[in-house]
Amino acid sequence: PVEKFRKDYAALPYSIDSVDLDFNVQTDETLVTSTLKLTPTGGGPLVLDGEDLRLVSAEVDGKELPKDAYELGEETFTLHKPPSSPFTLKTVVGIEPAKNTQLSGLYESSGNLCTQCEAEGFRRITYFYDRPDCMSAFTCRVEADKKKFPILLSNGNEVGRGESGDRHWASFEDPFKKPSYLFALVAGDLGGIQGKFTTKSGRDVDLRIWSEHRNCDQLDWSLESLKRAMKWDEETYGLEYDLDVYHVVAVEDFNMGAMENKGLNVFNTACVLAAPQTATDGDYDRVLGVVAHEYFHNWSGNRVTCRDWFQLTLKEGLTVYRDQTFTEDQTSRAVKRIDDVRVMRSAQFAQDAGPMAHPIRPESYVAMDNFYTVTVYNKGAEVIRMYATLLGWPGFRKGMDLYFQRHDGTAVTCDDFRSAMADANSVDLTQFERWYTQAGTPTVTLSDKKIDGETFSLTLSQSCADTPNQPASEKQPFHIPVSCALFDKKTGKKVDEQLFELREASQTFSFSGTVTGSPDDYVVSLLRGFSAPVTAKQELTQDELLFLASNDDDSLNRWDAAQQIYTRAILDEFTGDAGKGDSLDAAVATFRAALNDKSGDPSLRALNLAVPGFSELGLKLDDGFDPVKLCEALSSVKKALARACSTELKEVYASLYSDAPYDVEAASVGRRRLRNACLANLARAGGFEQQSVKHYEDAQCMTDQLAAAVALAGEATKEREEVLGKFYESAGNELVVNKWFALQASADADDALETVKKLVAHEAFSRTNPNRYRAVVNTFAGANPRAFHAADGSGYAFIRDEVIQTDKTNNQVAARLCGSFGTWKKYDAKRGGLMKACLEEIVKTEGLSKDTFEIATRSLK
Ligand code: BAL
Ligand code: ZN
Repeated sequence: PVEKFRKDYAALPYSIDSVDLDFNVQTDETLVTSTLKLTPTGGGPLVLDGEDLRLVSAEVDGKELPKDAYELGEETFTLHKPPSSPFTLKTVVGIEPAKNTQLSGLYESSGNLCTQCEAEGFRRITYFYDRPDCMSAFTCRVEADKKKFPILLSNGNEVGRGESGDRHWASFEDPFKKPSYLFALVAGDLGGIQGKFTTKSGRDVDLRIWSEHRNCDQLDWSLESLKRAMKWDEETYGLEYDLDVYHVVAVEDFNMGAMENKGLNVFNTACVLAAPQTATDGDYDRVLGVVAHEYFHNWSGNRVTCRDWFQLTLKEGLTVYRDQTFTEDQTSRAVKRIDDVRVMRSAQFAQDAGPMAHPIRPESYVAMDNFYTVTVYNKGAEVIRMYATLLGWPGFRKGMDLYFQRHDGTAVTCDDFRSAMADANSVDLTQFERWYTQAGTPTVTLSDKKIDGETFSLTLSQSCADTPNQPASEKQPFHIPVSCALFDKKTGKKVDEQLFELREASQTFSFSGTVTGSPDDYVVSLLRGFSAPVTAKQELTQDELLFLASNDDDSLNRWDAAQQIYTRAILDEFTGDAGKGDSLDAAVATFRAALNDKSGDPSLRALNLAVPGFSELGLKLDDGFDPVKLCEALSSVKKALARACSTELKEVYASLYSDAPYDVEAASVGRRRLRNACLANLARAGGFEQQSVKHYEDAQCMTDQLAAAVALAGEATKEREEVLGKFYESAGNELVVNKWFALQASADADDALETVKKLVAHEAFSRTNPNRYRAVVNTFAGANPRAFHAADGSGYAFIRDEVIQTDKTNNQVAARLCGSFGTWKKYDAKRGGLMKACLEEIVKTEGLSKDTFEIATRSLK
């Protein structure tokens, strides 16, 4: 496999000014006729991308090409001597969508045809410059059987339609130039719903949400989400939709969450469908967020796109930031922020600490699909948030306006975005580039708290650990916005709040506001709102943490103080220091305070009952630890908390019962979230099986049903069998069946691996449907650490075999799964050795995909 480097970017020697595509859908094969109008911009051989294509014919300017005029490589079509003035290249290729199990290019899902072209799937449809800086005007005609494929869709406006015998056709014109990754086609037997949005300039947009007929009753929420997103983008950024029609199509087999193809989004059903009986409150939020995300891409991604794939965070980091703030506005700012920070700390920090660590703008890749990561997306969003924090909202908005004004209709770089932000605000953001070039999670440490006269000062220093190819000693200081507040311990009042800009390795800052006495009379709330994607460190006593947990007016830091208290208790249990200190007592007090905070937001109270997870805790331990021992310490503290507070848990649980009709308003969502958190804890404390069954029976919605099933899943009891049986029997759609699979695969039960092996043999299991497959196999590897890390290596062996087998059908799914072995250096020698041996076995596999090869070889380094 070939590694591509960012530094090697070169402009294309030909522009493809227009592309006309004709899809003739036959039973087994689809014939794709492509007519490209090319203009030399540099000249020389024309080397187009192409993969798994059967070339039928090729002609230039109407003349069939002689065999020696071109050459077919594994993944290329080379025209040796193209004309030196504008010319037309016409090719006809055959492709077989039904055999396309990789789900990249044109493929079949439940008998319907759909496309996925990002990042490099268009080359599996026709020969093309399949890279984002090749922007062309697209027209497309699709012809297919009328009965089997009554709905025909492609990007842009429909400009023609006709039929003859049992076949029909439709043609489309996209008025906006676009790169190939945004091309889309759908042909199938679909139903749907329709809506309308009138833009701020008064244009009506026809909104269409499509799915298989059986799912059409679950589309209302995505239409509502789309309308809210369209309105929000107009109000927040002044950005208006630009076509007359906007399609969203839900398909069952999809590798990603969704895809922002111009005017024709294709979605994983998991990110579109929502109804009370089949979707949880979390699913509703996900649909809202993903529908908005794909819509926001119309500007941040489609109108202004990436010059090359190394710039992916240009569109993804920005669009995630936009969807996060949209959800903050639509739901609860505090809750959404904590949810997002949890992802950063558990998943992104873990990636930064492992072999796949990369800057948000990677320097090289073998398979681009491997770089659709939590670093590029979520850390990328945090980097965008830092611009907003540093520049303030008006300054950030000025930067966004300038960015769109300068670059509309073009393919640009992260540097262009940074320049727009700097130029619009007349500030120097040179140092800020380091967020794009350096990998790893910086640590910001607070020290030297002092009072000079009446001024409180402190020192902040930064460091960043080694990451692949970037030793810590060579890393330069980042430009870090550190939001801080100073609290007076005696009064509980806030003295001052400041945004400190840390640019050096170490700097001293002062608060305004008058202080007296000793620095110990005050406590600093550090990194408020998670103002930068860093680990913040300061030495705090248990009392100071308890103070912040109840007095900090930053909800994120109040939650964080509670997290630190729980962490101490769990790590003390892990190291055997429990009992020596008072860490468990403090954890119990914190847990109890969240339960007793009757006037608090129920969602925040639920978040304050949740202790940090395995991945986050593991990052706080030195390499070489026993992962199962950590699981046991975690489980022991969780049980201790639940048992110590069982009276309060029962009270709160009972007080939150409601038989009001279901709705997704924040108050109802919060009530369910807190009540179900109580249920989970009561189940952990033991003896709550009967009530869990009743919870299931009484449930009016999927959120409550699922909570009951999860509460029971950890122990092999008759109640577990009863509820799981009913859950499966009454599952209202395939997504619910996925939940049934996933809740068992993640259950912290002694028989977990045995259960998972049975699930893989279950008649409803599928190796070709990514949602179903991941619900079982990836869930086991990623969310069941005790079973995955079983000392005998049985969990590892199971996943190793799955990676090898699945790589043959869906390399993207297999590569992600292979990433589960990436943490091998963190664990004790025996486990590390077993995991490493799995990676070595995977690398040796004949015919391994480049995706999985890249993950496995990077992991071994
Ligand atoms: N562009 C791939 C899917 C997404 O991030 O929207
Ligand atoms: Zn995106």
